[in-house]
Amino acid sequence: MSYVNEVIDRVIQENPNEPEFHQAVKEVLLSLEPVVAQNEAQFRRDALLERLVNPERQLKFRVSWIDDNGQVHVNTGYRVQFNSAIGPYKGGLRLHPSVNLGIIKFLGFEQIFKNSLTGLPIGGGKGGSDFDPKGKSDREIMAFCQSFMTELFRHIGADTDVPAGDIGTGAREIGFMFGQYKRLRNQFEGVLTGKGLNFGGSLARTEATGYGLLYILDEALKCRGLSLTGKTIAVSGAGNVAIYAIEKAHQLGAKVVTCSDSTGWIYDEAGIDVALLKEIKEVKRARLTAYADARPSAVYHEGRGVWSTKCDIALPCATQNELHLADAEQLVKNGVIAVAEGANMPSTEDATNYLLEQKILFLPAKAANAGGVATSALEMSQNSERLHWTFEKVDKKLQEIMVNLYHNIDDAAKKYGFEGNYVVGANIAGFEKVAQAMNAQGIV
Ligand code: NDP
Ligand code: 2IT
Repeated sequence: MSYVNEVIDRVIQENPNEPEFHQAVKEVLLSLEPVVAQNEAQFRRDALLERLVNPERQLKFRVSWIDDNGQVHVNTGYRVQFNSAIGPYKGGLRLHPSVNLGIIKFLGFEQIFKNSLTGLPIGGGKGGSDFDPKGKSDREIMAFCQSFMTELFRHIGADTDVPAGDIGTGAREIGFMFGQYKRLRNQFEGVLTGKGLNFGGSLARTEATGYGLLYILDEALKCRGLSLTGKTIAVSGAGNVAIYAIEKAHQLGAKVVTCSDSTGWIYDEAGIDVALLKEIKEVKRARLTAYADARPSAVYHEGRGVWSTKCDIALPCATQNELHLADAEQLVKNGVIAVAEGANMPSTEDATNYLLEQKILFLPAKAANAGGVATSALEMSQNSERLHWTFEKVDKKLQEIMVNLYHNIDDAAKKYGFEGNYVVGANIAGFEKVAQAMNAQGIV
């Protein structure tokens, strides 16, 4: 059995009931076969892959908080500090009832390679809780965030581990967590990113993941003599990533006709009205039915169905495993030319393989959504120098990072004989830097 397959088998055996983690490890390690083949004796001796798939540290803790009726609730908090070979652990905090250790490990594992691909000095980590922010009052959200940080604060720091947002964690939650960290440490430092603009947050961080997704897609299309102008796009999700992906797609001349949340989806033949979507999701925190009520050109459908829409480009921006094989087949049947992943691992393994076989331009999450964490690293730089850059400066750097990232994964894919396969390109390019750093730092 190959070294890669041995390690995959051990991961499955040693981490039972963590299917998303198995999926992420399998995809990455199988793509690394060509690199491993060239270095097998050394990698085996140094147990490089075993060290790569085992988090440096994983924390699991109780989070008790009191609701508005005086009832106490107990949630579980997690932080997985996966790999610090190239910089402090960096990655978001997910607040969603589906969160468990396996989900956080899959996200933390992906984050190692994504962060490496940004070209910036950040290691991989992820955290969160099975707390459900939906329907909670601001005071309840604050109570949860303060309790969560009361344990987490002792494990993080501006040069140790710098969490940020993810599903269910936006500016409001980051603000409450930052306030509690500062109070406990008596220290004002860049310990979280995605902060408010008047206390160390970076301009363009809110937009960065969605904008970055469109910047890398635009570059990949340009390299094929294509452009976004006049393209019809299907987007899933209606949160931070989806909203700013739609906004930038429109700025670049495309028309986005769908968005979705966990209860249903919108088809808007006139193109999604981003201002209305922001008002409903960012200000009112309401459901998408409110969008259809306010917009005559829009139709609301219950359940899932975004990928049945005829489109040129698909941008899954909601959650993992939301684009299945049947969806991929439908998209191809409808003439899709590109799929770029805004969410983390939104395509199932068989959907990904099918899209690659069909030679659809496929930009995998760890490359396509890296603009968010890249801009978080720019926020860390600004915090370190105690300066605040303009929107234009951050946005320009984000564009440069995404364009370089595309060429980096394109070159890596070509170098190993997988031209156009950016799953292989991203995994190899992300891995090489981390592996070299781990090698240089000895057996730790
Ligand atoms: P938000 O919480 O802002 O939005 C998430 C959106 O996805 C909501 O519309 C939500 O619907 C929907 N959604 C979440 N879970 C499910 C589910 N199980 N089934 C169906 N729909 C679901 O999160 P983000 O936009 O920040 O994150 C979206 C994705 O992008 C995630 O995969 C995240 O890991 C990834 N990502 C985020 C980055 C960031 O900077 N924020 C950076 C890189 C990747 P509802 O409101 O009904 O729950
Ligand atoms: O998945 C991700 O890259 C994020 N949720 C953003 C992490 C960050 O540190 O900005």
